[in-house]
Amino acid sequence: MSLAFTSNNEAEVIALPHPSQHELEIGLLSDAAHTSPKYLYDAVGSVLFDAICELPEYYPTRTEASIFTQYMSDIAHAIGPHSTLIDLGAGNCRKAARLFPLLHPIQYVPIDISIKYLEDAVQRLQQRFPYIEMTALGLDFSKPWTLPDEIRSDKRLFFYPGSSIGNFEPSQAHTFLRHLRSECDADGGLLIGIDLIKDHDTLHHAYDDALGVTAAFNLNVLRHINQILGTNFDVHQWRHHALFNTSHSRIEMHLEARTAQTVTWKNMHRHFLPGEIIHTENSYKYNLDKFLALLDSAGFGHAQCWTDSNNWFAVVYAKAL
Ligand code: AVJ
Repeated sequence: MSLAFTSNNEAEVIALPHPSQHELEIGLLSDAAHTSPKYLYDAVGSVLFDAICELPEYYPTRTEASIFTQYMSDIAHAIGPHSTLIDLGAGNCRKAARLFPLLHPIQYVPIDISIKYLEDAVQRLQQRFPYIEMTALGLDFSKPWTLPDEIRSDKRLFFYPGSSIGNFEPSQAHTFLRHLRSECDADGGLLIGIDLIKDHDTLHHAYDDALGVTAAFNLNVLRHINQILGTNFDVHQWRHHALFNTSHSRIEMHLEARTAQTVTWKNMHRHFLPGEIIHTENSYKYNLDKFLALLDSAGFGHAQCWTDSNNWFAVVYAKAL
């Protein structure tokens, strides 16, 4: 934590240290070049992601929203009163705002790596809900983290919607869920969205939409890397590619080099052949029973699940065991 400030009617914002250049360099210099999906989210990337959520092809957001619309009172009843609502990957904070009137949290803690975007969203929300104490955190979940002392420790509800858990390898997802369990007491819980396995065309179109918004979202990572590292990626020389990897049950997003090129920065360089790829994201799709077993092994149980009529998406509430 490098910076904290607060005032009477403003949400407190605690920002993270500068992004790690070293991690990006290791990924770019690997034989199979790759970058963590967290680099998709700068100010432009967060706006493009919001646009993706409005696309007809991108079923997760609207399917999850429809589950909340249909089952909100059941979900709220299952959860019961919670004091501290911790929103993991909060973005525009809209999903959590829908929960406020039912869950009446005392403190709201939105967390996101894209801190500037989050800060604007949470300040607007603080005006709408002046009686909820709000503390926004800029955090990178892929690194070790703990919640600061400002965060209430009683009755923590972790809210992890949108199926962002799918960005983790299954073994990392287990570690992450275990960590959430260690960050709450026995009165804690987890409300999480899970994208389920479905027909491959539906999956593929969701990550390769007709307007090219997902392509722009993926390509934007190159601009972001240019800013962080000082690389000279030419966005025109790259193409978006998404595929469903059946054996790993995951969508993969790649950027594919259109031409041979050498990218340089500092005293380093990386040569790319035509067709060579940078792997930018995995988005794992789960079988619900397998996911519940994963939750259980991480210390969350007594799960209750709500799904849509197609069984495309699930909202799960589980209690700390
Ligand atoms: C925010 C990780 C849930 O994997 O569906 C959307 C990100 N990538 N389109 C997902 C994403 C391409 C999204 N998550």
